[in-house]
Amino acid sequence: MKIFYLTLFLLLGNIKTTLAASLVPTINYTGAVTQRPGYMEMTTATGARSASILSQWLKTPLGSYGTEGSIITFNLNPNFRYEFEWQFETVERDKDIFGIWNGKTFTTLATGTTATLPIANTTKRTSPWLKTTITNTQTLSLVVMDTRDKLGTSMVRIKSFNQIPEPSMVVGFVTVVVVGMKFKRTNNSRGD
Ligand SMILES: [Ca+2]
Repeated sequence: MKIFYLTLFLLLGNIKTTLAASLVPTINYTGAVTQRPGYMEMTTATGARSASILSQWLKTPLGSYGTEGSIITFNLNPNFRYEFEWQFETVERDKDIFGIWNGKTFTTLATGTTATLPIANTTKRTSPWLKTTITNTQTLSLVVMDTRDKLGTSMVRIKSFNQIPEPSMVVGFVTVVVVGMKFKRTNNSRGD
């Protein structure tokens, strides 16, 4: 199993620039995961791991979801929301799956029918770029898997992974400003 920490994030320019240094999550992966210019790619092709190995990685059984695949795991700050942008490409309309695991539940984000856009001169189809928001979790694993067999490559591209400011932080800031103004007025009246 390969383990990347900050190194991979330093390669992902569009990710590192949106996260303060103290908030940069760590990232690990297993399977067929490759850094491409402008995005990260994970596939069910050569290098993918068996469902049993993926299950060990997540410490939860994945055998009911698929046969083999790849996983990217982000360790996050549970006090923040994150948004990531992704695309699912496949040659199979009726197989394969892309989902997320937050340590408790598996959520399917894409299947073959999500890949609605034909790619010229190929039998492949791709989804549009889609955004998913997650919150309140210390870990998020992105999982792409072959289902039913180990044939017909499916691929997920991750273009960005950003922390989103919480509305509560903005409210807190406004509250501090109002209190400060009240103190100032009080001081002025005493001075007069
Ligand atoms: Ca497949």
